[in-house]
Amino acid sequence: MSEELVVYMNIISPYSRLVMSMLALLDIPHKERVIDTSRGEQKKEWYKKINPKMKIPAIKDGDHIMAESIDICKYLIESRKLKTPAWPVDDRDRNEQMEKDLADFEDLGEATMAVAYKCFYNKVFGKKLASAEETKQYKEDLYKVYDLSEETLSERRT
Ligand SMILES: N[C@@H](CCC(=O)N[C@@H](CS)C(=O)NCC(=O)O)C(=O)O
Repeated sequence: MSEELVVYMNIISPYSRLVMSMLALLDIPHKERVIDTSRGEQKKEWYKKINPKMKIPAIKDGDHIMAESIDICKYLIESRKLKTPAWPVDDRDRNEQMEKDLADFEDLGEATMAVAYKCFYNKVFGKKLASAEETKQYKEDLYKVYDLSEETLSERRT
């Protein structure tokens, strides 16, 4: 893997920021390729070859291309055999707990983003906002996810 790692990102994307933070934490050299989502660059043919789901972030590490922020973070740690409490590969119990935590809170990001984009930010990007009825539904879905997360947190007393 002689080529420098490329990260397709945009600083306004929280999922991109997660990967950028992990790259900084692990001190991994990389090149940033900013994707202008406000102009739909993630939907261009060339980018579909990087991530067919047309989302950022994604990375290209030599011949290895992948997307999904959490998977990218795990890959960065495991492929470089780095030691970090952020993903303790050597500690099976801690690792299992972290996988469980991620699964418990999996829907939180998607549901929050649905409300944020479809009900508010889309206007900034010149896209249609959700109708009042749809907005109500997105918010209800979000509250359900938050209620579940709240239950999980109170069970753990954290
Ligand atoms: N589950 C994905 C979510 C990625 C995602 O939703 N990215 C947004 C930016 S924050 C995106 O690319 N949106 C562009 C679009 O939906 O057209 C991850 O964790 O990487």
